Amino acid sequence: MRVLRRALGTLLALGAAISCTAAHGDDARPHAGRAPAPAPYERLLPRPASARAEGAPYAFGAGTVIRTGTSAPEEVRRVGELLAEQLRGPSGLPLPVVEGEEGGGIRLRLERGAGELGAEGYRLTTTPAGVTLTARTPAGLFHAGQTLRQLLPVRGPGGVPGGTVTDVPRFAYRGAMVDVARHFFPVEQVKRYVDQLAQYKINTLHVHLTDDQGWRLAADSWPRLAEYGGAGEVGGGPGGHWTKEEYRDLVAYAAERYVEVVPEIDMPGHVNAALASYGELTCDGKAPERYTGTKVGFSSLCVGKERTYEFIDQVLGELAELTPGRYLHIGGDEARATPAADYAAFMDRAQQVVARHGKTVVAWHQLASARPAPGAVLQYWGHDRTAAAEKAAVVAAGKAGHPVILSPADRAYLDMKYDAATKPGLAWAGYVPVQRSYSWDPGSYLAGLPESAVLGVEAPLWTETIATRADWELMAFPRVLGLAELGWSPASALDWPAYRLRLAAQAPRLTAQHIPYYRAPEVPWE
Ligand code: NGO
Repeated sequence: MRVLRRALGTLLALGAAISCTAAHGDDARPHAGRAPAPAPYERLLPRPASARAEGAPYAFGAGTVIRTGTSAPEEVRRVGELLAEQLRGPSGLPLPVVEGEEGGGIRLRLERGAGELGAEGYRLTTTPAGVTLTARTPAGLFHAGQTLRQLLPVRGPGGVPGGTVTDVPRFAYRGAMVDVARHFFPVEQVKRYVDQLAQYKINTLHVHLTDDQGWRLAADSWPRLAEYGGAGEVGGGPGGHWTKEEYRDLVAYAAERYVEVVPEIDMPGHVNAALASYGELTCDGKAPERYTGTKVGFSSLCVGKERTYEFIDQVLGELAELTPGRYLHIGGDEARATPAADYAAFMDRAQQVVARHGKTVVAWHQLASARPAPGAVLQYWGHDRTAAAEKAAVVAAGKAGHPVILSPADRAYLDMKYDAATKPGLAWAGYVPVQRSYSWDPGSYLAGLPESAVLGVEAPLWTETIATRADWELMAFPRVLGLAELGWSPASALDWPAYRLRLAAQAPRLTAQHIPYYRAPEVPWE
């Protein structure tokens, strides 16, 4: 009976998919009072470099298997297993992962020679015989799988419409950041976010681990940082910290989803939690009280003390050892309590420490006005009203070879309120409605900065006002999807009128994943 019901479901869903495909074109039928729903290949988000609906669909049903090649590396099998896991729940199908080249189903093909697909690109081809995912790397196969998820119905087995997607990202770095320092969040919530983000091809998770209000990662060399400095947060809650094991677990979980973790230890400012834990880090040797407010720019490491450099060497050394990724983020923002010359001298040494531990520096763009070390990456968080000289320093550094990550606060900051009615959030950079957060082009955003200097985009979520999962997800969704598209899709695909329809079509998916997204009025939600 169950099988019969499933088969019937498949047929019905298939019918829907086919009519959707047919509707793609000039005869798309509008919903009552709404814009026409885009056909499956047109609703993919982020929009692929190229996608074409063509030919008959593949019926995804009880017999469907996920097939890896006979001599495929273990990693491809893992990608297949994860895809099976992601599809089983929504489809209700068994989806065994099997080896072998021949036969139908979903095929994962690693084609090392497919240079045009780059490090993350893929091709997805659907015919009545099956769906073939081809990529040069396992990461590409993973992204292909995420595209396939979007071509399937949100619930139940169904049909994948016939067609081909050939897709490569525009930018290598497509990030989201979360601040677990102002309010503490357990690793479980961050993993949930990784899953939510990876399905939209975001490949970097920046974790802001330390700030005035809390130190969130255990360090063996300085145990009071987490034990004492982590036991508090904005508003006076208990706070908390991650053990090294929990951090490792998060990093591994993210890596399986092709998300690289970039940990940040913010310095020389934003360090009250560290100073409160160890008086020896202050210039007068006296530890300040722990801090539960939301002011910024009042704390500084003691630049003239040698102990400061032993501290950063040991802490960054432990972090480097825990982090397989390329980058260590050392903050460098709002060091208002550090004189400019001291700031530059401190950042020189901090950058050397990072290099000694084998990592590449990322810092907020204030480093551009000091002395960024060769290869250091700058994260721009200015806005429309940022002083021309400050922007010019970033543009000059970009032209001199420093890759730039764009996180303009009045577009990419997920903690800015959507509008006056948004309960959580800040508004120092203005309100950021969904349309505004999407409507800019990273390649030409900073006048004079060539697109080749743009490493990518990142959407930070600061948590001064965000203390619950519901508020976190309300602020991130749907804006983070727009950032995902800005990072992945070709410039020619960026178009608000079409994007808002693609975004609207994600609603059932977000709902099925229990994401309490903000139903922005400028989007005709399905
Ligand atoms: C700024 C500041 C953070 C705040 C955030 C709030 C940067 C890079 N430093 O962004 O400390 O939390 O704004 O929006």
